[in-house]
Amino acid sequence: MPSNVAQSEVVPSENRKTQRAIDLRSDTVTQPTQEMRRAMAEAEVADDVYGEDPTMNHLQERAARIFQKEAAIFVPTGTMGNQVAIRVHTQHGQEIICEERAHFINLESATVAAFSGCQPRTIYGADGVITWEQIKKKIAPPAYYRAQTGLISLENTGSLAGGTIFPQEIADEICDGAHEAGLPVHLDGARIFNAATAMGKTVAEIARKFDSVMFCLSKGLCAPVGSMLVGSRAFIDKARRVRKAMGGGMRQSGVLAAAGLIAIEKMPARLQEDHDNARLLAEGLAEIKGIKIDARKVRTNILVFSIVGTGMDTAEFSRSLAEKNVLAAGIDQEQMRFVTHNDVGREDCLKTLEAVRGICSR
Ligand code: TLP
Repeated sequence: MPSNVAQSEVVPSENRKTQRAIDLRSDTVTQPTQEMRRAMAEAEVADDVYGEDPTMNHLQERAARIFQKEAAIFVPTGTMGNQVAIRVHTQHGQEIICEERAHFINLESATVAAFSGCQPRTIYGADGVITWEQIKKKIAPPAYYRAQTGLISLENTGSLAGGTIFPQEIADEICDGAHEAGLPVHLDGARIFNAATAMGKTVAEIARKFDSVMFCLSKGLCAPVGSMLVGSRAFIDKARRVRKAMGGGMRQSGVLAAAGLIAIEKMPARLQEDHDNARLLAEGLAEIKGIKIDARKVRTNILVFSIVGTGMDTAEFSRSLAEKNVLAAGIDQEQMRFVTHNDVGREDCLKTLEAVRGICSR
């Protein structure tokens, strides 16, 4: 299972110096826009541990308003956002039900065990989508020797599943069922603005029934740092304590919030462009011998495709691409991931396809 997507060992430093690389490793590599840089330089700031940073307070109010939740809190990373939420929702010794490719169990250094003392109870769902029918069978019976279920966590878009959309009616049914069973539901919405764009919904509509949502400012929305948690006032008050305990209480963090404000107010409007570029890549890849991808399934900015038919593994494939100045990584030995974003244009995608054709025809 996953993954080397978080690694950057394929970057050929000489290439980087001479020519801008086409970086499809992740949308986390995006540069802050000029407007963000200006806003950061000019941000009014104060100590946020005292709750006095006006720019940070403004960002948190705007995020709560946009998601139609009572409150919001800024966290330095998506990982911290997920793990703070999990710590607030659960008790040590409990289980969390999720899809087996969930980011928080695969790429967050077992924090769920180390920090919250919980274990995952996973379910496989095609495209990362699991149903209430599947989940309800996994809720632990009250036997004294069984770890009790403490939380259900979903992901939209599903990162390792290939940027997939979690259908709203299925998510709503899960939230309703969970609430009836007395269980909270968290959404890892690292890329919820991509989901909203592809679904033609607002983020508030997607978030409505969830008890907490984490979303990232620092991915497709281009902020340099930061994620947010939204939820009820009581939940956010507890999250603030846990964030501090994890070392995430920051001081003049308004410089980060200034970029975050532009990320949530302005950047969602351009995400369709990334989705169109991802589709362009997928359609081109589908025609290359040795590569397998269902281009119709690519609806957001992430594509995962099999390279088994090329005779290469993903390490070799990535190295060959890097020689052609295209950076990407595998999620396992057989599947590559490409992520489109603000710093990759249509022209770059066409060049990428040319590079892939070149290495596959060798
Ligand atoms: N994902 C990163 C890497 O960790 C793989 C990426 O490049 O996609 N939830 C989801 C669904 C994510 O994709 C990520 C980051 C996170 C949480 C964690 O965010 P950060 O990296 O800010 O801790």
